Amino acid sequence: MSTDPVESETPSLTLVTLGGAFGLRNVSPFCLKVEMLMTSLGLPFELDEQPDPRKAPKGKLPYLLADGQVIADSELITEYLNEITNGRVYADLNDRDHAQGVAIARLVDDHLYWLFVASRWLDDDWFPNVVEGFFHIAPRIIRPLVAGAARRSVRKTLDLHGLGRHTLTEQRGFVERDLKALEDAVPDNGFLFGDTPNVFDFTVAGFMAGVYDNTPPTWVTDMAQGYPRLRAYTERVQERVGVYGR
Ligand SMILES: N[C@@H](CCC(=O)N[C@@H](CS)C(=O)NCC(=O)O)C(=O)O
Repeated sequence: MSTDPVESETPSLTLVTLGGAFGLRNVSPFCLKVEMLMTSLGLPFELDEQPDPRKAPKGKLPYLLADGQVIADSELITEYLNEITNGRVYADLNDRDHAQGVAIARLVDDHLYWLFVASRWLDDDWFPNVVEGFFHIAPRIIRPLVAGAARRSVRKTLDLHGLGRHTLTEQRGFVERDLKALEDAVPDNGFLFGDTPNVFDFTVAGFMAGVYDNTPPTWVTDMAQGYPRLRAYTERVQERVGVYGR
């Protein structure tokens, strides 16, 4: 992917993201991925932190404001950025690389992500960190109530997904297989599809950055320590693009 900045007709861009918590500057892997992508494309943009995703157009972050247009969802934002840069997002990928990138992104965004969510929200020992990290803006007296209601909603979502119906031991098995697949997919040097990181590297590294630097560690963070190639790769992507999750 070329890093030339795009011409002056680039729309004015504001990326609305979640803020920091748990030792992370940006607690959302989806927001971090887009921030990495926009930076690597050389696009000028502003970051606007929104602590409450319920106020977002689809109740989730990130979304992008582009000259009055609102684009909600990191993948839709990626498609939009590809359009306004005349195809630069996927320019260096052949169809096979692209297909593998999509498959890896689905593993991370739609499977492993939810197990990480479970490790933060469903673990009774870790949940107090969620209360302080996400709900410190609520008055202390009602904080447990608000956090408890949110926890019930996350539990229901995980139940509908199906992953929430498994025992912890079974969930750990899923995580192990996902992490092993990622460890085997990433190279010792360079990036997923060559010498330059692209959006699929930002998906993997944006997510894993949040796992590795999540403080205190969840059980997923602890498990990820067993995958050193993935850890080194995650650092390499952040370093190359100059955007860090921590
Ligand atoms: N498919 C969406 C997922 C975004 C997402 O799940 N964002 C989380 C933060 S990591 C969020 O806003 N969650 C709030 C909620 O689900 O209520 C994307 O790719 O942008």
